Amino acid sequence: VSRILTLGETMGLLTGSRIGSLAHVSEAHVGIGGAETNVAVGLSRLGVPVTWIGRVGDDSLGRRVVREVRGEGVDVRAQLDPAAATGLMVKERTGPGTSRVYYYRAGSAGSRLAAADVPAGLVESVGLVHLTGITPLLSDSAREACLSVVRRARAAGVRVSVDVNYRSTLAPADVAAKVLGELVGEADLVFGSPEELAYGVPGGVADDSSAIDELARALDPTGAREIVVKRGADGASTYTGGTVVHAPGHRVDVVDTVGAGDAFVAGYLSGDVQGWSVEEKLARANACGAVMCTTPGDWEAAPTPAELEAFLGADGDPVQ
Ligand code: KDG
Repeated sequence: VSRILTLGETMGLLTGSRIGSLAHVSEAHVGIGGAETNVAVGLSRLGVPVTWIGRVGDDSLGRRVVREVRGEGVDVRAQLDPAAATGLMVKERTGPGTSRVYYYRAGSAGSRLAAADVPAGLVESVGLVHLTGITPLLSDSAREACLSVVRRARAAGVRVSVDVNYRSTLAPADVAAKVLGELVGEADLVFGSPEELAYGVPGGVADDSSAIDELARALDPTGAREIVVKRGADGASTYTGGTVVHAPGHRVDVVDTVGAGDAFVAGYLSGDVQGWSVEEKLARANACGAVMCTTPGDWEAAPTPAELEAFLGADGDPVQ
């Protein structure tokens, strides 16, 4: 199985211990989270070799990020940046299965990621590069790092995967559309919700999911790419080669949906690097996303193949 390379910011994560505003909840759980390491851990649990590049502060949370992600079998190439702190994300539990996230990441070590952080020859040596739309919105240098990796991948014939992952707190829609559009335009595999995919199409309709067929075709005029539409419990679809494959989602008791999209992507990419069919990739991706929703945390519940099998054999029947 060929190696996957990903890069981005991973932060400390404080989660309120119970439902309620953090103006009043007084205890919190300390963990870590970042879309790209969430995907990397998911891949590693599924047996795919994976490398993550990022910066963390020279502080306790930074060391925790490095140790924990490395402990999951991910090849971690993290710089300890002495000039900035590790970013922080705070998760407030607003109800059963719902949450609100606050970022304390402006100027963080992770946002200082730069093109030079990616060693010569690394991009060229992997089978696939995975990026998310979060990283290019962190800073100019992080955006340049993404674009440089994409250019290097394309020059070397390495596949590029992009999860749009639009975070409205990082940039207003018009700025995001420009930045995310340039990344999406270069990807072989594009992941997003119907609303997110509109960021890849100039003038795309952001709020009308019924326009998704048109949107997917606009993103893939030659039929050579895979446009993967994530719809949570409603399943997912891949548009490619002028056809569309739908796969049903799963009904689970939702505890925390954060990270489900990353688990989905890890499931899909794990099949992609093994040459699986679109049907097989979607089925695994949906199952990974569903399992992730059943426990708290952004990545901790990422399933192994045996756990997926158990899930699919028990309460995980696809919704018909
Ligand atoms: O997809 C989940 C991620 O969004 C979360 O783990 C943290 O990377 C993160 C972000 O920027 O929100």
